[in-house]
Parts: sequence; C-alpha cells; structure tokens
Amino acid sequence: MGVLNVTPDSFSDGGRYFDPDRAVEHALEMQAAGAAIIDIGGESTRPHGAREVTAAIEIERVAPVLKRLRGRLGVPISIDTRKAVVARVALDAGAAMVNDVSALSADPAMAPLVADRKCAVVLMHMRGGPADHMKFARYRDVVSEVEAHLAARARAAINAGVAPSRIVLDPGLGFAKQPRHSLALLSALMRLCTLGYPILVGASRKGFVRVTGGADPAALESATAAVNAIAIAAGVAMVRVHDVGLAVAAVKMAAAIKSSNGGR
Ligand code: HH2
Repeated sequence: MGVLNVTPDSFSDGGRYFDPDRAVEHALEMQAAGAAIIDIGGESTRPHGAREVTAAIEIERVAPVLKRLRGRLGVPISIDTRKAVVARVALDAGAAMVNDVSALSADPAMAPLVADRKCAVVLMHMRGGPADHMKFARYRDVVSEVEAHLAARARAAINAGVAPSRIVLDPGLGFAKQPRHSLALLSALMRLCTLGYPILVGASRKGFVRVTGGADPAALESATAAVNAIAIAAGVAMVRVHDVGLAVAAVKMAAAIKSSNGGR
C-alpha cells in the first residue's frame, strides 16, 4: 500500500504532494513501482503536533486528486479518513477501501456507510485522537489489549453489516504506543494473524523505526524495509509505505523465503 499524503504537515512527506498534479504524478509513480493499492489521506495523524482538520478541508484536499486519478490508475484506491462525509466523496469518486484509524469509532455514520457501500475497510488500533493519542500509551500487556480491541472492532463492524471478508486489521504502530509497544506488537504478528483477518502494518519511517534503526534517511529506509520483510514473513497481508520500490523488493524477498517451505 503506497501512502499519498495530500497534506501540508504529514510527518515524513508533509507538503510534498499537496499540489494535486504532483499528488497524481506520485500515485502513478507508486503504481509503476509496484504498489497494489494507493492510500490517499487529507489529514495528518502524526504522533506529535497533528492538527485536526474539518471534513470540508479534507475534501478540498483529496477530491481534486481522486478526480484526476479516475480512469488513470489501475490499482484500487483507499481513503485514509475518520469522517464519513469524506469517505462518501471518495467512494463516489471510485475509492474501493476506507482506511479508518479510529476503527469506525470516530464517526457513527462510518460503519453504516461502509456496510452500505460494501467496500473494504481497515480497522486500526489506537486510543484517543490524532492530537492526543500519545497520552494513552500505557498498557499492562500491549499485545493482548490490542488483540482484544481489534477483535471487538471487527465484531462491531460485522454487527453493523460489514461482511467479514471485507475487513482488514491493523495494530496501529506508533498510535498511542511508545517504541517498545510497537516492537512488542511486531514480535507478535503471527499471533495477530490468527485473529482470522488480513493484517496491515504501517511502520514506514515512524518514530520507533527512527529510534531503533537510525534517523538518517538511508538508515530509516533500510530499517523500514527490515520491518516490512519481517512482517510479511510473519504472515501479514499488506504493508503501508512511503517508498514503494524498496518495500516491493523487501516484500518479494520475504515472500520468496516464506514460500520456499524449507526446499521441500
Ligand atoms: N499510519 C499513518 C496514517 N494512517 N493508517 C493505517 N491503517 N495504519 C497506519 O499505520 C497509519 C495509517 C501515519 O503515517 P503517515 O500517513 O505517513 O503520516 P501522517 O498521518 O502524518 O499523514
């Protein structure tokens, strides 16, 4: 999943794709590099200093990009939003998936919309909102608590009419999590995969990767690739990344090793 942040303030690429023409160009570049899906977002959820924006602003940012991509992109589009009105505009413009970092809990109109449109949905774990989630980074057993929350959100989605086959779960690395929490979740991905849904992991350039692998750009990309390879080896279905070319290489390598089945 290639990230397309149409925002002025995203933590790693804020402002780079704020211009719709530049955003379209980047979506096409990511597709050419091997992205299987493009995730478009008009609001930053960065761990420190994210500013919540109105639905009108989000729409103003993403709608021109969606319009220009129509008929030009061969891979599906996901809309990264917590707001039903934004998701509706994106689905009307051809998006096939809603990536909701609040797991359908921020907006009561989101679950009925996703159920009605029969689109795919990503349910991510977090606590609090984009502006204050780091206040809630306290756990007794982070893996069990995230696992229980994701299972509960999947049940809530199903109760609202969403087909189980359209649900993807995401542990929400870096969201209401200290680096040690994100690392613990990565070490338990095989367990999360047993929840019975495809798992998405978004580690790309995040703070815990930076503090563990190194902050300079090359180290950050290598460390991100290492996380992506480990995630695929553990059985996750999808990784959300900024540098698609590097991720494709890491994912291909991990998948080849995984499927070699010990040479038998
Ligand atoms: N991470 C970010 C945003 N959306 N969605 C899912 N499902 N999983 C994630 O890990 C995830 C996400 C944050 O990264 P980014 O989009 O690069 O930054 P920003 O939120 O500052 O735009």
